[in-house]
Amino acid sequence: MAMKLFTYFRSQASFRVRIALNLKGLKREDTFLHLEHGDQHRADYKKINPQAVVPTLYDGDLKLFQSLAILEYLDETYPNPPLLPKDALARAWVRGFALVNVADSHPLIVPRIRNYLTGTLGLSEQQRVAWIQHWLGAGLQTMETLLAERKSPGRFCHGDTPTVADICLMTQVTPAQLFKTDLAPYPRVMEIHSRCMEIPAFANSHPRKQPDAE
Ligand SMILES: N[C@@H](CCC(=O)N[C@@H](CS)C(=O)NCC(=O)O)C(=O)O
Repeated sequence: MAMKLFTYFRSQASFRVRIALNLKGLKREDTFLHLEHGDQHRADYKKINPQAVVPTLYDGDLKLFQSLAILEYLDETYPNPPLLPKDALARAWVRGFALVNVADSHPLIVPRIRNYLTGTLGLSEQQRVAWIQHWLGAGLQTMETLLAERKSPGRFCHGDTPTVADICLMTQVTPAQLFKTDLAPYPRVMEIHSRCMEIPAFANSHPRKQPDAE
């Protein structure tokens, strides 16, 4: 049975889940919410996701939320291909790399924060974009440094197959491109990004490939 994903094409957290589902060859049915129109605040959706965010994934009647927790669930339940290394130290590195995006960069640029900056704090559009570019750049710089200091660089962030780290590298770069952040200072990040985009599971998950894309 196909899993049910509540998603929005531009949502980076949904993008992570789409990539993982595609890498694992799992079928999904999408329900689209338009975040710019406020669909996430509808009472019927808040019963499903009280945080009023996407993604929410149903595997049967099991409800899952928070993209990184979903990625780990998928990896534990559908182990091939693996998205986390077997070695505990490497696994911690991959999780740490992923969290640079998921915990410390992406939360600063989600719609509710962007709306608060302009709607409540009265920042101008220019200031809002500067905020977004600043925090995306900080995450990209951290990723670039982490990649530069690896002892045995592989084709992807860790080793020669994509992991959760590459999924989160992807969702660091895509909004940076959208908000016209200068990517020239991050050649290692961009090399891996290009490599990921050669993989159909990544390319087909991209925001612009989604049926609700505008
Ligand atoms: N940490 C959560 C983030 C969820 C999240 O903030 N999703 C964004 C889209 S990427 C959202 O639905 N935002 C709605 C809003 O900010 O109003 C995850 O990784 O799943």
